[in-house]
Amino acid sequence: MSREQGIVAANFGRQVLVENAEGALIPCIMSGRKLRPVTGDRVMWEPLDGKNKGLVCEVLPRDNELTRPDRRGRTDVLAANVSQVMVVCAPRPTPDLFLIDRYLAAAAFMGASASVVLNKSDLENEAGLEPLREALVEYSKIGYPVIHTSAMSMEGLAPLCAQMVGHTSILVGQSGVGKSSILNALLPEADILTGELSEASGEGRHTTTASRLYHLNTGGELIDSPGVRDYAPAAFGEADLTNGFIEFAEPAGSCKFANCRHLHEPHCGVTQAVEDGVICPRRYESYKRLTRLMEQLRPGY
Ligand SMILES: Nc1nc2c(ncn2[C@@H]2O[C@H](COP(=O)(O)OP(=O)(O)OP(=O)(O)O)[C@@H](O)[C@H]2O)c(=O)[nH]1
Ligand SMILES: [Mg+2]
Ligand SMILES: [Zn+2]
Repeated sequence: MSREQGIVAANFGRQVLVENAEGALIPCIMSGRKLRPVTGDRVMWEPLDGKNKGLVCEVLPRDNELTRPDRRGRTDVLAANVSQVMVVCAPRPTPDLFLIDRYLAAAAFMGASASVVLNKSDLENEAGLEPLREALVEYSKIGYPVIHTSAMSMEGLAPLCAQMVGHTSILVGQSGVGKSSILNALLPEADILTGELSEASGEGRHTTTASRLYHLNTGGELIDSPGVRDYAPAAFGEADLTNGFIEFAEPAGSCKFANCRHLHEPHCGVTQAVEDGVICPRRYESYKRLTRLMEQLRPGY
């Protein structure tokens, strides 16, 4: 049997769905224990037992990967070969701006572009909507596209699609913000299970458990990912956190010390820019919080 190239459309642990050149989805097992293909991976595979099953023989080199720690503290790769991270938030469940900042930093480190999606913008009577809208203005000011959508009323879906043309995008964000619902609104035929927000806990019930890649009719690929309650950036490795906050780049150019961490150093361009009102104090607080988290994860940072 000859080898073919394909792309991993979903990953269920020991089995993956590989999309072949014709666009058909082939359930595949792996040829070895060391092979760990994830959604978005380009793989070489060969058919087994006729055509309806396959064996993944090789994972081709990745452009990048989006990682996060799993419950046991090990690094979990959510998806590979992603060119755009779309951080979804909503007035319900209670928004977590620090989580948005961490995902935006992760996007910068993996060399992907990023944008912010405010979903459930139909919830006009929700007290949290207006403050969230105002908070997100800060992101447009520093250059991130901010798109207001409603998977319910279908508002904002055209600008969202326009933003995804030419990209492999991934929807990330808290559980229950409506990532799967957005995909359902764009691709009703995909019939993706979405969860009811339970009033008691505010958490989704039919929560997505595996990342899955879909093709958009308007152009581009979109990956739905399982939501999170928390996202600790264990996988930032040796990266300089300054690079995760794109608006720090210019002010950091005038720091006296090349290795300035923008905390207590004298003549720091970043802390000066915070004082001058050029950098948003809340973003600077996120930077400090993330720095502290990194210190706990790797002493001596
Ligand atoms: N009012 C309103 N409700 C929405 C909207 N989008 C999603 N919902 C509701 O929010 C709940 C959660 O939606 P999901 O699409 O499952 O959320 P998710 O982000 O995929 O959640 P996880 O898979 O757990 O990460 C469901 O009850 C949806 O009906 C929207 O635009 N407006
Ligand atoms: Mg989901
Ligand atoms: Zn500095």
